[in-house]
Amino acid sequence: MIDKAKVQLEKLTAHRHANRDRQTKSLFDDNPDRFNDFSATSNGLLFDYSKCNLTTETMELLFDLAREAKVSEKREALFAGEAINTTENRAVQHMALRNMSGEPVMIDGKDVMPDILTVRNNMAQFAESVRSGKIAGQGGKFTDIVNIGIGGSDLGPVMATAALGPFHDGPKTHFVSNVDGADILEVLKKIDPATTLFIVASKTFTTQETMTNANTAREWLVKALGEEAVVNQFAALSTALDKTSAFGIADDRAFGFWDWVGGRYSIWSAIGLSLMIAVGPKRFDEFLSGAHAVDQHFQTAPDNENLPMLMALIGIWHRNSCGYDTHAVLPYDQYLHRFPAYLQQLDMESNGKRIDVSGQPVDHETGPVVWGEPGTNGQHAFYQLIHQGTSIIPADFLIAAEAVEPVGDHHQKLVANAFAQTEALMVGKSEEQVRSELAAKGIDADAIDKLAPHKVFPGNRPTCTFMYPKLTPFVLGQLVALYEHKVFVQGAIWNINSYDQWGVELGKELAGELLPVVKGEQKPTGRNSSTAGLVDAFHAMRK
Ligand code: G6Q
Repeated sequence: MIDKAKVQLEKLTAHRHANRDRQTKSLFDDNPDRFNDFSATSNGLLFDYSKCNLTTETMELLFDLAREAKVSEKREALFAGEAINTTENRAVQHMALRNMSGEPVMIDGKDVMPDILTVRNNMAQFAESVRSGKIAGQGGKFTDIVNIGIGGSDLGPVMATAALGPFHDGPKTHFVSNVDGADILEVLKKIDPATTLFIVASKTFTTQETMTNANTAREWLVKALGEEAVVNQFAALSTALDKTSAFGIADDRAFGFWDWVGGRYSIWSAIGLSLMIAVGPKRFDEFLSGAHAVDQHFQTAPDNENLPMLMALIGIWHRNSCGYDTHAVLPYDQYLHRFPAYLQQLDMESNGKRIDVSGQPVDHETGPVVWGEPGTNGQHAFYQLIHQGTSIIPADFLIAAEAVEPVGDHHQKLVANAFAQTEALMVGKSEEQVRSELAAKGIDADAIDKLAPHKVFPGNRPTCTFMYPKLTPFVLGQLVALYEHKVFVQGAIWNINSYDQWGVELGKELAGELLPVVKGEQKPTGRNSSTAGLVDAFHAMRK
């Protein structure tokens, strides 16, 4: 961390210690306008952070931290297309993919917008032709598409296709990611080879899981329809267009993107093709527009109204000053059921780092564990720990004002649950209150003594709430981009490179070494006794 930022972080930690016993609920008693003072909006989306244990002084210290950490200078470098991904010597310019302003975006002295628009137009033409049946399989109009990809080439399309379920009027979409054969097998059982389009999504077109699944799909299709089906029923999304043609995919079915698009930031690129086919190019553009609106907001809104800045700084407060290890994302929106998994990759792969940009170990915490499930299901599972456990878990609640497809009073019940949870987490329930409630029920004093401690809620547990009008493509674009920029700001403050992912390499290398051992072609010589023992047990159990 930059020295001056470190000093600022120490001030924040001292401020935290000085206010250790502060109760958020009393901050509401002190300031009837607290909701207005500690909430912000952007393009119709509301962010309420008033239920976090912080004050104007806390926020000022956090804004100073952002200034000392040079967040705005780093943001300028990001949007200027500088090679801020230093370990891979790449710019980070996924924002260009959703640049709807008509303005150029320069990377290495070249305007990248003409190429982006060409690919997007080609994708749109292809998507429309698949949707209309103009481009069809051997058996006629495509009824199913199967996206084969993993990590950044899977999670974005899976999450967004689920999120925009009510807008889905194209062919059915399926996603295959795991190298576990069960994943592809279950999809192949459901589809007709003659009316299925396979989309192989892989930035590198070398990923073991994806190429294994793509080859299995290819063999299955060829077996059913013959070799000539491949050219017609496969498309590819990749930066390695030489490799896609070697696989047998026609050039006009291969949609490219560029090395300055990180895998986990690639939903806006050709990797979004399955989403585009599902909801149509117009809605895909609305999705891009939502993200573009956030890009503009992030660059222009003052810090105290800037949603990604606020999200990031509150996260830093919780992680670095309060010492909270995890962060829960709790969508009260069933369509966002894969959003926590998506954010898990976005946040943890980006900011799960222990070395700073100058190659030195950091001396502070970086990214928290991110996790979550949709409410209200989580309430009947893990919320016990959030309310009464020993760990404090800051949580984001996400809720729409209106359901896209309302059913009776379901939505009002959903909203009441979301509001009830954030209130309960903040206010809690004192022992005094518990005792008087039990006494009012006529319970005797001994039983009250025994039961009361179990029924106390400490409260003071921080939550932020996002409220949006309705989960439209535009709103989904906003939500994803907000979290992307949050991750950027936190990485900037921690002075780490949020855009590489060396931590996923070692396991891949060892899997490559171990495959011949697992296949029985080599002995596990020289390996530790656990791995060697597991290899032996594996072979023995299969006999
Ligand atoms: C994302 C990561 C990673 C990547 C997958 C798939 O930022 O780099 O999740 O997306 O490993 O890679 P390919 O798209 O190259 O198959």
